Amino acid sequence: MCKILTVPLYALCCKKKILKYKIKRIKSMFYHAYNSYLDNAFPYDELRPLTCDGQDTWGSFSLTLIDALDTLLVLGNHTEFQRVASLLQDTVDFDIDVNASVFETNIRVVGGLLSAHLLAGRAGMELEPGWPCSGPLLRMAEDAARKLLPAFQTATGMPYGTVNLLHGVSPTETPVTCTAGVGTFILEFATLSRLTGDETFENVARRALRALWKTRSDIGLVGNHIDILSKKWVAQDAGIGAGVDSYFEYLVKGSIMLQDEELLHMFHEYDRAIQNYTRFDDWYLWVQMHKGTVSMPVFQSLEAFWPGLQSLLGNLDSAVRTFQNYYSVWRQFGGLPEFYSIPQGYTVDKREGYPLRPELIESAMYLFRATGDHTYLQLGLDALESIERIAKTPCGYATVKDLRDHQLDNRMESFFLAETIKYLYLLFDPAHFLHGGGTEGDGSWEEGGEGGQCILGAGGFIFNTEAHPLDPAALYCCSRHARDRQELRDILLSLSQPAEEKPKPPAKQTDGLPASQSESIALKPGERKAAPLLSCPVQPFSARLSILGQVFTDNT
Ligand code: DMJ
Repeated sequence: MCKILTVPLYALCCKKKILKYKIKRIKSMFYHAYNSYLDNAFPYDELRPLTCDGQDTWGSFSLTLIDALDTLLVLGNHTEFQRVASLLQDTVDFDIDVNASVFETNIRVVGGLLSAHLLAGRAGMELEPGWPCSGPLLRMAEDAARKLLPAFQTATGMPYGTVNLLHGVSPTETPVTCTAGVGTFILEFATLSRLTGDETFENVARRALRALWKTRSDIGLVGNHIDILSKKWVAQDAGIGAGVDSYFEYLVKGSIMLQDEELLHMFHEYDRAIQNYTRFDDWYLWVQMHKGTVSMPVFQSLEAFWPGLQSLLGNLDSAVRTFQNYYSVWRQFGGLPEFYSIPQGYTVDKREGYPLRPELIESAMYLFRATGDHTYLQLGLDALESIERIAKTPCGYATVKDLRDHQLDNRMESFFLAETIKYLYLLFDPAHFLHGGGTEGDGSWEEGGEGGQCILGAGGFIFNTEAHPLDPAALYCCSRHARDRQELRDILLSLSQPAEEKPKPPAKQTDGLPASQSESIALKPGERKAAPLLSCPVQPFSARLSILGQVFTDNT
């Protein structure tokens, strides 16, 4: 059965002038923050928008610049993209004695670099032979991801939450990790594996996912924090917000990007329990993971990604109703407080802040694409106005400490440039190539070597949880290339051996991944490996799943 939802065309072309004006304002918002980061904070991780200086937060790798790199391309600034891509190659070093969050480094640094690598062609960068299966930004992403691998070397396969980039996991490190910290790797790690041919990354991400899956309760829910060594749930609140959110997001997006039924099955099973036990009047509450009794009747701003995720699955009615609930909270406060008590209809003590998060805007982007309903543009306008009015400082945009009196905190998280502004921009630019199938031709872009073409972007883009777009077509292209080379290698081997000495069959491939690309075809000693030529078919990626923000499943 096929299910496709179409976007009304009028929604894509009406009020073009107004859209253009909004886009101009969003651009100037971006540059106000971005230039201020460069002038006052680089090479620190983040800008401090009240004191006009910088600070290291999640590591010491100019995080805001890495996170903002692909936003430059989204906004059409190719020259600055090229300059920053080179600058980062020259200045960022992951061989540092820093304790870093495995989760944050993955979604922001690895995700940001992978996305920039995949978009480098569109940005007019000089591409090395073999791109998109090789390239300097890909090597940087791989370098950063390798630093995270020691965290996964546990008996269960579930990772520690923190790793020292130079020394690995500290012997005194806590084994308690949040659920999202275990289950938010498959997008970046599978991308790395399929582009480079090194299966390690995808394998560790899958092992962690399968281990987590086995720990669900009898009623099908997971809690908030788990001891990754004993597999005991330390915090047993089940919900869709902080500590859990992107785990569910990656099951859905991983299933789309990798066309993987196992991940989709896991999500559907969870979703059944979530709908059963946590959903009330299209809000999602927190419940005890074993009993299903309500533990916290609270909406958290991080949960606002959920309607967008539902729209990817085609659950539009439910998505729209939940979005309306969340939007009503936005209207009440001019932003989303971190926690909102549903019975009291008010903020929760010490959780009144709005750190410029993207989630509601992200959902608005998906829902506008899916429905063409201008409610979602209205949310975009509200967000634009609110952020300008409440959070703007001479040096950037500041975290709102308290939405009731608009006190500010001296922090501008890197996701403001990576996500909040990107999703706002994409909301007001429905023809952007990142939407796939937009008005810019068929949304595809060709690149390839003499051996063939790689049609990039043909299957749409999947955004990681930090809004870094990944291109499933590139994964397909590089995996297929590696497989072709392996087959050719096997044929050459079998031809070069006498009939009685039949070569052993190739080692079994795990999880459908090709054998390592680093193996050369019949190389002589001392011979240098040639850069791989792309050999993708003209229509390489059967986009069964990712169309206009809808999941399009074809079971026939
Ligand atoms: C981002 O770093 C990511 O979206 C993450 O999944 C959740 N928190 C922030 C944005 O709110």
